[in-house]
Amino acid sequence: MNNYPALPPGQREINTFPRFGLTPFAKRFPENVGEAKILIGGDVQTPVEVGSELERMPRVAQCADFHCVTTWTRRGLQWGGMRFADFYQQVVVPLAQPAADATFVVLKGQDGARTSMLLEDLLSPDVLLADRLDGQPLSIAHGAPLRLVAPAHYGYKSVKHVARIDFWRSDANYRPFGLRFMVHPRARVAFEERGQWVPGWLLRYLYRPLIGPTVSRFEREMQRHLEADVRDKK
Ligand SMILES: Nc1nc2c(c(=O)[nH]1)N[C@H]1C(S)=C(S)[C@@H](COP(=O)(O)O)O[C@H]1N2
Ligand SMILES: [Mo]
Repeated sequence: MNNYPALPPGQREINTFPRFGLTPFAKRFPENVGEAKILIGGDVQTPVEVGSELERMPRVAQCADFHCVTTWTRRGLQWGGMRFADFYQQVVVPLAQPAADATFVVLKGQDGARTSMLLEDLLSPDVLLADRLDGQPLSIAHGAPLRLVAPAHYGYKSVKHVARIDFWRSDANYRPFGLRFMVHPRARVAFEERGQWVPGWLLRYLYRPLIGPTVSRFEREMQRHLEADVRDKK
């Protein structure tokens, strides 16, 4: 018996937290893993780059489950960082002055990964910009120097190595990465919004065989990257 509530539909618990993503990103790593810097743009008065502002933000700790769209769930991760809502109200609004109706948000990682979220979903109190995991600074594998954590949404919304956030009035110019059916505009776990056009329960069976090979691939490339890093420093 466990005391946890049931897993969301179609999810299965694993007891590791693998580095994961679409295979093209297995070999891509962030250039800057030091101080986080974020470019804020889109339909804003003043595009700005922020860095030191982030260090003055109120800090929060949060325990949450992490649900990948391919059906693996890692329970009880301990994140540390700032609430996205605080970042929006205390940094984005005063410095960049986004248009009031700029509610379509595009987040990009240093590795070129990108995703979109609705501003109202990002302002939920459980959405963080995290720089710590399980009591340690965030590793490269898990998104250093700063990543999004949106526990109510599938993992592909939680962009790692966040480098740029654009606030747009419309989604007209946004092209998601990869195949369109794999991307849901909201991707809420509770509603099994895994993708578009294809029902979520069907995607479970399409994705499950990909988990093993993807985990191995990401692990192997991470190992190579760390070894290359050690060689460079010699
Ligand atoms: N920058 C970036 N963010 C990313 C990805 C990625 O490849 N690059 N993969 C996404 C996917 S599909 C998942 S499930 C989670 C995995 O997070 P983890 O690698 O910390 O386990 O990151 C998401 N964010
Ligand atoms: Mo994922």
